[in-house]
Parts: sequence; C-alpha cells; structure tokens
Amino acid sequence: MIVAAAQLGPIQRADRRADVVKRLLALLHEAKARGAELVVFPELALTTFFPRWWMEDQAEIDAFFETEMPGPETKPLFDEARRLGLGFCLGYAEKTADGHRYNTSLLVDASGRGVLKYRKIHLPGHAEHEPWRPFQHLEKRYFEVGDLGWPVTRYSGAVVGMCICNDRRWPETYRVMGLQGVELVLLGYNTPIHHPPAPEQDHLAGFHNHLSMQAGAYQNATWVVGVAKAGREEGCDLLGQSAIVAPSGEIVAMASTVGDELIVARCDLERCRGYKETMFNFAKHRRPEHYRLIVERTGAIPPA
Ligand code: CDT
Repeated sequence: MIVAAAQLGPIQRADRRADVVKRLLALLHEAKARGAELVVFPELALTTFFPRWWMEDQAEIDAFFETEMPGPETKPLFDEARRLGLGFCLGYAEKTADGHRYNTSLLVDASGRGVLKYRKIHLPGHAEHEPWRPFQHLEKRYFEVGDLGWPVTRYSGAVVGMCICNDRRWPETYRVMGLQGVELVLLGYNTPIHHPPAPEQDHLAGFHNHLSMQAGAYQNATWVVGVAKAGREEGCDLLGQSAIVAPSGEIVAMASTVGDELIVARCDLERCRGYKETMFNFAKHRRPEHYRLIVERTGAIPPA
C-alpha cells in the first residue's frame, strides 16, 4: 500500500476551518499525484492545538469541536477524497450528540465512508490551570478518556489501527493492536518541544518521538505512520519529523521541514510477516501468565 503522511505546519487560532481544509486539499492532491492511496493527517488537524489555553467559556471551548463529521466545513475534504479515490485518516476534536468530548481519529475509505474510529486513551498533561507554565497542556480538562479501546479493521488488504500522539509513548498501545495482527498504525501528533515540567528533556524531543514509534513498529511487526502538526503555533514550537517506520524499526521516510509537507512510502505488508512469523511470533513466544501485573497495576510500587 502506498501511504502518505501529510504533515501540517502550524494552525493559528485565527485561521478559519475553511482555510485549513484548503491546505488539507492541497496535500490530498499532491498525494494523488505521487501515487498514494491513503493519506494520514495529524492529531487535531482542523484547529490550533487549543489545550494550550485555559478557557472557562463553554462556547469558546466548543468552537474547537466538531459535532458532525463531515460537517459543512469538512465536507469538501470528504468529497474531494472520494472523487480522487483516496482514503484518509483525520484527527479532530469530537463532541458527541450526548455531550461527550474526545480527541478522535477517523479512518475514511475511498468511497467517503468512515470505517474506523479511535478516541485517544492516553491523555497527557493536567486538568487544572497551572499559571507557572508558559503554556498549558489541558487535554485532561477538555477531553474524556477514549471509550473504544484500540480497534483495528481490514482496509485495502491491510490490518489497520490508529492511535494519537501521547499514545505512541506507551508500549501497551501498540501491543493491544499487535495482538489483533495490526500491520499499519496511523498516528497523528502535536508535540511541544518544550516540556515545562522537565525542560532538561527538551533537546531529546525528536529522539523520543522516533524511539517510541520505531520500538512500537519493531516489537509488533507493523508499519507506523507518524504525522506531526509542526512549527511555531501561537508562540509554541511543535516538533516535526513526521516519519514512516517499517516493521524492522527503520525509518523509510521523514519530513525535513516544519511546514505542510507530504512524505510517501510504499508499505509492503509482506515485511510485517517476516517479523510476525519469527522474532515476534506472539503465539509461540509470549508468556501472558507472567504479564498479569500490567493489567492489575497502574502506578509503579517499588518494594518496601
Ligand atoms: N498531543 C500530545 O499528546 N502531546 C504530548 C505532549 C506531552 S507533554 C504534556 C506528547 O506526548 O507528544
């Protein structure tokens, strides 16, 4: 499968949805021209990364959420992708009819039909206002923990799953999909390079990004398509380095800018099989009877 990672440069707060969708459309056209059949957009691809602000006015918060998908402003994306015969994966803030709010990714097939939804499970940051920070990370305030697990589906000959940003740092994310035979993980992210609680880690942001995705890919014998929203957004620098990672753990394509940029790779699903049948033959080598602690315990408890 030829897959495109459609990295986005920054989206400022004043940018209109319609203008953002025009940028997505330009990337969609480039993807078509370069032979892709599936295009992956970042987390919260329609707006600025709004959890950086403490907001109390519910109407102001709601303006960042989609109540329907497609809605009037996103329909052109669905229509054009269908016309071009392209599937895509889109990250957005979802508000459900009964008032729940999630950080969501939707996989849409080439006929314009939503075929898989994922709601972010590992919500990083904090829920209360922390004025000492230069910017907030309030995902725990604005979103609920996803309620769908990590489902996978068969899509165009591949077993496809999704996760979102901070999920990529947790081995459980990939393993739950790995146990369903995943071959292609689609993953969008918004990663501030500065991490206010631990600034000494800032210079490693790019290393940790790739480390997580490469380990997840290799240990689960899957392709991983990691797509950034990058660049200086409302004064906050977001990591780029979108990457397509092979089941060997090798990066086969990587973005070199922090703007709108398309990278493309031919993801040969046979390369998953090689690892799934040898080193990571789960049925043969896993020992779940020794893994109980992973599901029974959340935080670490060192010995007395
Ligand atoms: N969007 C997102 O999940 N970003 C986080 C930042 C963590 S710092 C609170 C990430 O893991 O990249």
